[in-house]
Amino acid sequence: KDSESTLGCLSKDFPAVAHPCAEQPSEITSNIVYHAQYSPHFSPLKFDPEQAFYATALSVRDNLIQRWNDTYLHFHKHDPKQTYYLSMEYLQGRALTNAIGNLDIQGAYADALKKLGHEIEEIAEKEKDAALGNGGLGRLASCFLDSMATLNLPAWGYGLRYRYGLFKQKISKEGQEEVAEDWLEKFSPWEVVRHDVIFPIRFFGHVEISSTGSRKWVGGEVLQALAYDIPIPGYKTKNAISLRLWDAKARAEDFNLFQFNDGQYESAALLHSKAQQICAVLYPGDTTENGKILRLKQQFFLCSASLQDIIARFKKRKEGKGPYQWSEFPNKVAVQLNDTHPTLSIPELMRLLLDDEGLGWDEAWDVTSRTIAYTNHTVLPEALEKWSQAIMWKLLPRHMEIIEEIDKRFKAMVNSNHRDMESKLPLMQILDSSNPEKPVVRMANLCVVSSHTVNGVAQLHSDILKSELFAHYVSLWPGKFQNKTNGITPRRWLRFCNQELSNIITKWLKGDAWITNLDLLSGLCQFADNEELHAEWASAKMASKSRLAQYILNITGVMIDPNSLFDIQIKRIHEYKRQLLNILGAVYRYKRLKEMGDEGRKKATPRTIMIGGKAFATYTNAKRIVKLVNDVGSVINNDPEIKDYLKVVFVPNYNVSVAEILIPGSDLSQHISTAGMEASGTSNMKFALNGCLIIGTLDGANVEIREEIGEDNFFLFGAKADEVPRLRKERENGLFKPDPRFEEAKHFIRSGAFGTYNYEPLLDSLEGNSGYGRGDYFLVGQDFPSYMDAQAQVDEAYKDKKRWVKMSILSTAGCGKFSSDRTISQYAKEIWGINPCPVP
Ligand code: T68
Repeated sequence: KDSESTLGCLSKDFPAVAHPCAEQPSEITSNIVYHAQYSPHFSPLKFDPEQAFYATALSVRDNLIQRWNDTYLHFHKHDPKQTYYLSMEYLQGRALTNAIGNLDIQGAYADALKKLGHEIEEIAEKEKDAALGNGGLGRLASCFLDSMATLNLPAWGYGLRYRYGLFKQKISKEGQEEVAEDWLEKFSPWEVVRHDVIFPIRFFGHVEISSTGSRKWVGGEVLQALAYDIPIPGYKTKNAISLRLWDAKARAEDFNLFQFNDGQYESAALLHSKAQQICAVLYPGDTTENGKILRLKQQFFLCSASLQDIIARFKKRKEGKGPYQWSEFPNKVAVQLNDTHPTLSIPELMRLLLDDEGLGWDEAWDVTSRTIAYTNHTVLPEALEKWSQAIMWKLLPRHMEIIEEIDKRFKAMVNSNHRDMESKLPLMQILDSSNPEKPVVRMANLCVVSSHTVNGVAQLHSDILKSELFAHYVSLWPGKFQNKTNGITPRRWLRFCNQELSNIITKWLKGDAWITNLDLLSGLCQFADNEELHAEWASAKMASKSRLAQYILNITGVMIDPNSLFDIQIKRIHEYKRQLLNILGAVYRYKRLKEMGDEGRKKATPRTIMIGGKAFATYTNAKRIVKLVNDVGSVINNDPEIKDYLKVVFVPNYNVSVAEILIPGSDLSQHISTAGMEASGTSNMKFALNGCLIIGTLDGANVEIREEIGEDNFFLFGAKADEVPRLRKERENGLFKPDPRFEEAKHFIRSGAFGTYNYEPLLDSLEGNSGYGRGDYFLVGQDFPSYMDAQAQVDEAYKDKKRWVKMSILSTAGCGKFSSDRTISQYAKEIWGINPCPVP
């Protein structure tokens, strides 16, 4: 390591020469030095890890730009049908390791950096996570991009370039604190601004009717959407696709020089400051009317910019090929809405076709409804978007006219073709004015009515959509509803984050074809009892656990033992995900360990419970859960009697990069939501793929994971989805008899064993319908005994190392189905109708 070496010295040994497509270590070294010197972002003295990171990333980007341009031109020339994935969220994480891994030049880069005095791992850690999303939905979008590129599909992602992504979580005495995370603080070496890709976006204003009766949206404020592209390389392919993120700006002529010179600085730059607000933060608070307007502006900004861009590309690709038909548009364009957040794409596409292109209603509707498809990610009523009609009329008057017309025509269709469904119309219609104080637009209904396909994200979830949430629509359009079980990219989530295990798999499967054909993992089953494999498997796991233990020590100061069972639950903190069940289980375990005395304890399976996740800033109960986990941890981790048997660690600031350390090092992971509430879950897939066993309910994708890896390799507990309504009723009617262990755990917390913070609101939510009580809506008490029993089975199983390793191998072996390559191939065939278009 030579952090003092100056660039001057370096360039004597390694001439700074641009090698845009460098693949040999010597060319790579020259190219890195070239960027350190001639793409300067720091003063020209040092070449420490941070500078080395930026220079390395820029050198990788050169390589990507070549592929990117080739891919763009190839698509342009062949003009295939193309998918546009619209998402308000992308959780990309870090890009460097992934990019050089996908380009298959890790070795050369590691060598090149060594020559320059750096370790590639150390350099890679200097990159900030791009966290432009909240959780599963955003990470799914990022996995999908990786698969689209790898499968050579003509597909792009569209999103927003938030200045501040998901907050950084700090843990203090008070619990969680949110701190702004500035991923663009220095700059992002990956993004490329496209100064020629810029579209006007209007807000407010009014509708003008011409003498011929045509309508036009005019007035209001007009901002500009400017494109920033991030290259997404496929794995071992020449294709690289785009993630296009829109940023907002105002025009120079909107800066009022006269006012500025008159000392009125704020009003002079009013539109500029409004533009800055649009992409300032991911999910700005929406308790105030201003907050609601800002969120709606963000959604519309994404939809309008993306659709204008898509239409411009459609026209461009038709240039010189004679007149084009709008009816051709759905044969060239598929738009996928990632949840309802980009729903405004529907009225915006209608508006562009009706008002700008002059199509009639029927033609515009035909084009729109054949273009757009919608993915639902939740059945939680509070998460189904409903926008106030009043706000919509104010911000998007023309779109509200169009939505009214869609609703009117939908109702007329039902009344004339489906008389039997008439009584259901109040639930099915798009505009809900049943509360005259607060009429709303139901975005999910608008999506279902206007899309050609609606899909859920795991089989159970898709079944619930058909039998409950969207049941009435199924009788109108039985063919509209599909399932697309989620998946994860095996590149980031095994090949790159768990090199040790990957190498073992490649060795035993005699090749690395599994990385793009994950079903091949089933080939491991035949070695499930092989002692040599067992030894290698266990040692890879131990290496990952030791790395994780070191990480935990560094960031929390808590020493954990890699020989204990590593039990992990990482996800957003939410009552339905039931981190409370986990922590109550830990509290009960602690109490038992205390009571059993030294001799008894010696028989116990030592455990380290790790919990990580962010609570939404205004979700009070979720924040109380974070506080409780931390308090329980402080007491247990400082109890000398217990130190060899139990640790409880809250892992702060859980994000993609932290997941890449935690998941490989896990023995057991918890996916314990109340059945029917977790649409899919995707971390369950990541854990299982890395040979971690799952304790879980029959919820979301757990159901399919258990089917694939075998019920003997899954620790199942809890009520089933179809029992939940009855159990809730019984709970309400006072028919529920709590398990004494559950009572004991709550009582122990109430006794002040973990401090005197007021946990009453949290604990009371698990009681009847009094006080803060919600009658234990999430059935923590109901599932507690079967959860504890399943945990006891885990303890037993872990004692039998041979059995455990075999189960671990079979978990990995059963994960073929959960590759996002499989998911995306199904979307491509069954929803989008697109085909691969590989760059030769
Ligand atoms: C998740 N949804 C589901 N929503 O909860 C999870 N953002 O079961 C599923 O696996 C995943 O989607 C992928 O399908 C989310 O992550 C959000 O983050 C969200 C919700 C509302 C508004 C914004």
